[in-house]
Amino acid sequence: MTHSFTPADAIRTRFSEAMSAMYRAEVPLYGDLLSIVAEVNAQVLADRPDLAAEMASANELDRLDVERHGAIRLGTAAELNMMRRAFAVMGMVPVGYYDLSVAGVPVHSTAFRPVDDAALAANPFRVFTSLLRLELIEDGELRAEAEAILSTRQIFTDDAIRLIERHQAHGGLDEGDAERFVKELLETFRWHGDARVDAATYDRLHGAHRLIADVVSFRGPHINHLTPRTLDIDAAQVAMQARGIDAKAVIEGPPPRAVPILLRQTSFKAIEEDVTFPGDRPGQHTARFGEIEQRGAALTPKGRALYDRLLATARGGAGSQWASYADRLDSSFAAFPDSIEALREQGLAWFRYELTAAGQRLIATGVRPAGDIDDWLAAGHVRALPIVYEDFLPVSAAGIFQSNLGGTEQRSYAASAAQAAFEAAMGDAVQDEMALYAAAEARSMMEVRQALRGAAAA
Ligand code: OOG
Ligand code: NI
Repeated sequence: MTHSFTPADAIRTRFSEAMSAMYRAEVPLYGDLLSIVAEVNAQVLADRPDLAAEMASANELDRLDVERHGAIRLGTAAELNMMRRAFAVMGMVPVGYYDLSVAGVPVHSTAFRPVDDAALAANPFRVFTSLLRLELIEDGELRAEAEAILSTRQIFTDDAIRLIERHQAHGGLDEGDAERFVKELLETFRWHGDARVDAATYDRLHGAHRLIADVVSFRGPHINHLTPRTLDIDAAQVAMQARGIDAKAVIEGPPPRAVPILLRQTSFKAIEEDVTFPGDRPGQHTARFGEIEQRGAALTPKGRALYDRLLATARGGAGSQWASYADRLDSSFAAFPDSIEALREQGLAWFRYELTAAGQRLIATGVRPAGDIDDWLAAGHVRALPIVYEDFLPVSAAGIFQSNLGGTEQRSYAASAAQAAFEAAMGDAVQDEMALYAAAEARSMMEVRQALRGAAAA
């Protein structure tokens, strides 16, 4: 028997396109964000041919138009376990562990995403996936009630489960099955305005935390935002405001810089939508919103520690407490080197090394230069490009959660990272994002050495 399985990259792209079309129909403002981002990106690339060339050589230009991340919130271990298997069909694996209890949000999370260079270049679709932590609900009765409600819902269609199992048994899906899988899995992410709980129960859940009501009251984990990637978030923020979109006041993450690092994000506030409770009782719920992000260099543990320290300083209000947050952020981050050379020399960011045109000409002539990467960089045979950050930031995520749950309430939970419990629920360990970046850098160095020294000498 000959198998011809549809590649995971193709299924992921189809799924992300289907999700984008669905979300655009559900939340029309998302369509506005897409057009803002498309305009801003076209302008940036036209203004900066250097950046366009750099992104093309890093295989980042083609993926830009399709690049999205979404987010969902799950209620039970079983849901997370099946979701992991569903994402596996699309070549997406859990990377990183995020404890959001510190920020007053009773969830912990991971990001499902592709990890190898070719898959990331094809389509880096990511889904920030949170699991509700019922153990953080103090009221024992309410906790038991929420648990009972969640235990009777099935967020996957029978056909989706059948296809996930088939994928696991056979190691892939053929074309027809891949198509059905995309259609069936999409149902899990669809918005259902008919609540599974009555209005009084919704109010009690909501009273414990808005997020608990969002996760427990509905038939499934509706996709709550889908985020395109912009090359200039400050321009996108201005364009959002110019169109009258109710954007969040503050851009999360680092300040604007010459060399962007990590992730900067802004969002529009969650929309209020009509829901119905059993007995046709009308109500309102806020959950879904829009977000735009700009991605920069992935930082090493040393760079990340510096980032965390400077961000904490700015947020803590050190310096003048009357200065605006943007000013405090700028002055705090003055201590973060802002050139490719400094970031590399001080070991603050991860890099991908590649031959320059001069390096390629050199090996074409059969010359094998002496030395190593630093010498070849100095000689112009090799260049270093920052590796783009593919993950998320817990402080930013908490800010996004907070601003989009509506209301101004502040909760606090004791910090209680529970990575082992999360992994047990999911049925797999999360991958360490730093190890992935380190491996990508090491691979690129090996390739450069092989090319310049000759295969045997590397
Ligand atoms: C997830 C918020 C986190 C991000 O971009 O940091 C996130 C959520 O609200 O469910 O998507
Ligand atoms: Ni997001």
